[in-house]
Amino acid sequence: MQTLFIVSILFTACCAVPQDLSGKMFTFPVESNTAHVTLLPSRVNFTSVTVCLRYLTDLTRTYPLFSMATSGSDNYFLIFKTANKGHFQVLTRGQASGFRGLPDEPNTWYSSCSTWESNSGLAQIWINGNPSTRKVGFKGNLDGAPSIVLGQEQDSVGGGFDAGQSFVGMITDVHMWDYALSACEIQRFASDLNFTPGNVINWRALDFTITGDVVVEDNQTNGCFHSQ
Ligand SMILES: *[C@@H]1O[C@H](CO)[C@@H](O)[C@H](O)[C@H]1NC(C)=O
Ligand SMILES: *[C@@H]1O[C@H](CO)[C@@H](O)[C@H](O)[C@H]1NC(C)=O
Ligand SMILES: [Ca+2]
Repeated sequence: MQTLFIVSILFTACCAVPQDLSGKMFTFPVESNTAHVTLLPSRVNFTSVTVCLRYLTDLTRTYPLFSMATSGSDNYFLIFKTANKGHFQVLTRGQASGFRGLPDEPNTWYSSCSTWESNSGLAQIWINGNPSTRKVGFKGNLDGAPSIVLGQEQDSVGGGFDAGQSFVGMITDVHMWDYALSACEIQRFASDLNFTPGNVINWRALDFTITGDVVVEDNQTNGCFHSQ
């Protein structure tokens, strides 16, 4: 029994094959408290974080763009849209930094990058390469084994989901770094130019598990109107 348990842990740990999802997107077609994607990070324990992704939704209620939880804090690193138009939060170890007046039109693709640095505790959101103000959050390192989820907001490690806070729409190009990207690197991501892929989460070599109603599809606009 114990041997079997160990063998199965080794199997999941060693043999998940990362996939190159370039040109693909995750479609979350239904509101639920189950559908989500779990992402496996290649590093843990962070002194700085950047998470970049692109998304499209028509939600006007609250929703998460990126939920990272540990046993110590379910809002370890959370990018969260509040019910107010253009109002986002970055939560670091439960401490919210609020950002108002950001672009937030329905059915529109946005590039979103969130940064945080432990020394200053400062967090910031960049939408389409344009910066928000910088606001203070948690000061200190983010240590521990993180559970990273797209599509749901974790209130416990890997669970505690609420349909009223689920993401419905599409998400693509998810990357995470263990450092704060420079303004130029964020603008390269926003413009879909060559950028250094995430060293914690890399969309081009993504270690992920789908649970429930989430579909991997071709990015519908990929290749039509690319000017770069
Ligand atoms: C997907 O489409 C959106 C909207 O045109 C675009 O901004 C984004 O770069 C595309 N992603 C990929 C991976 O082609
Ligand atoms: C991460 O931090 C925890 C708690 O400080 C520590 O126990 C663990 O060894 C660290 N892991 C790595 C890979 O550095
Ligand atoms: Ca939570």
